[in-house]
Amino acid sequence: MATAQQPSIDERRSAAADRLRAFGQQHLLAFWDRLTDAARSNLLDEIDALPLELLQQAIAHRSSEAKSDRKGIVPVHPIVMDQLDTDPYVRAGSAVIAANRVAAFTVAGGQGTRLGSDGPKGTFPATPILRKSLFEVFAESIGAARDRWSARIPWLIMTSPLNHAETSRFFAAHDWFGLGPGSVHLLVQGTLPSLDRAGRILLASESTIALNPDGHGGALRALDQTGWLDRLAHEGIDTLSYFQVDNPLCKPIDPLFIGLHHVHPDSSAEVSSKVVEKTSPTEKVGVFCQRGESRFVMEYSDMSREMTEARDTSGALLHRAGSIAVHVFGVSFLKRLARDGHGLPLHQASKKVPCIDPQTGLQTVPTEPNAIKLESFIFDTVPAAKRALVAQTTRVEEFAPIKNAIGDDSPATSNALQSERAAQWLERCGVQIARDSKTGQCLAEIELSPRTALDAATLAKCATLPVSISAGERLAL
Ligand code: UD2
Repeated sequence: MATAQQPSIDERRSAAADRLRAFGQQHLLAFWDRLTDAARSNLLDEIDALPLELLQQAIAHRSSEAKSDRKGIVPVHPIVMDQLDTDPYVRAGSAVIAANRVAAFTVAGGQGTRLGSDGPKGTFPATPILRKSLFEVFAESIGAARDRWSARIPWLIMTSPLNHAETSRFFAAHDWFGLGPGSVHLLVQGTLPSLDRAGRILLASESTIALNPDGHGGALRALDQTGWLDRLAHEGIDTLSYFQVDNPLCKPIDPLFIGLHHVHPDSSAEVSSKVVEKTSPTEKVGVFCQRGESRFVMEYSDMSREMTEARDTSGALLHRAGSIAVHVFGVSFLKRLARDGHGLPLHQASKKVPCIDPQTGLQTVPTEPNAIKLESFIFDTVPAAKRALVAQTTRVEEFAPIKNAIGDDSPATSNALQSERAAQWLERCGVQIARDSKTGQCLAEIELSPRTALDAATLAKCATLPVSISAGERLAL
């Protein structure tokens, strides 16, 4: 049987040159004559994978719609979880989990540049006393949920080409934290090129394009193209519990939230999201907004100062439904979006990207932002849902992200919140905790493993609780 002839490298080059010329990106071949055959082939592979039309649309949309059109936007009023009769929802969520309909999904492909740590963020030591990594905390939580509901709960983790190998090595070195490698699955997200201010794609070297992970919105494409959406559906898993790698207090498997997603009348079981009350206008979280019937997240960087600082008649921030980037997705919803193409909008951010000058070949290591990075955001799926449920939780229960080395959202603030949540759960079980008489601040450092308790109710059943914890004590349970 005759096989189709592979095009020669010259034919591939000529086709790539035509395609690039049509989009004004022909400079990517500027150093062709100097390249080895292997480098040429690599460059052509990278060029072939470029979504040039999509990039052109993104460049044309330089001033994003969100920035220019804020008319008719009102805040979303979330369901306040604390004010609900939670039992029916917890029962419904527990039944869904026990029926093996839930998988956990962590997005861990980001670069963690703000934290100033080199490795994948999930390897960062996050807990106050035992310095467990973020991945270990989630593994314990998922392991405890598997035991509690006798459920399989596969754990999917999205990495990027920049941290995949290291993440994989980390899990192998820790023996998959006892979860079994067959039940933890790493999938790699795609990339997009960085652009200069004129919209030209940057070269990282003479034969490589400056590529960055395509944002957590890349999860949609990654889940689809790796076959995971089909596999989940095939295995009877209709519920994907989504969380970010940076929040050690998040509840990877929350029966209340899963129950709300499935049976609350405000939900279409397509996407549900958790928020906390944003208390400071400068807090870097997107907020849930609404225009007409359509709900969406407006990222903090897209909000005008006026919008960020607006207050309601009670003096509280008007737009205060702050997204903590915890969602439950219906698998069929994601499949529907994937079928319609992965068309999430591309957001643009000004960044420092090392590159070479396409005229001279000289390397630039920028000290000021020189490039535009493009990313899609998973929360841009929200407007496509028939109805999108938004549920408000309390900060100390579920939100202590580690994003910066110091200051807000740092290991120090996260550790304090982790300790505080442990203290509150212990107090609910009758344990006396030393607190500052004026500020009420917990004076001990406490670390509670998810293996010991997934919530305050299960902690009460723990036989080994202390009677009291005194000032200065450091206790890991
Ligand atoms: C995110 C939200 C913000 C708020 C906050 C809560 C965005 C744009 N903003 O802010 O509104 O909800 O979280 O903590 O999401 N990631 C990938 N691949 C990528 C890029 C990121 O997997 O290509 C992961 C990353 O590993 C992390 C998460 O997505 O787990 C968030 O990324 P980020 O640190 O860029 O988002 P941040 O903190 O600005």
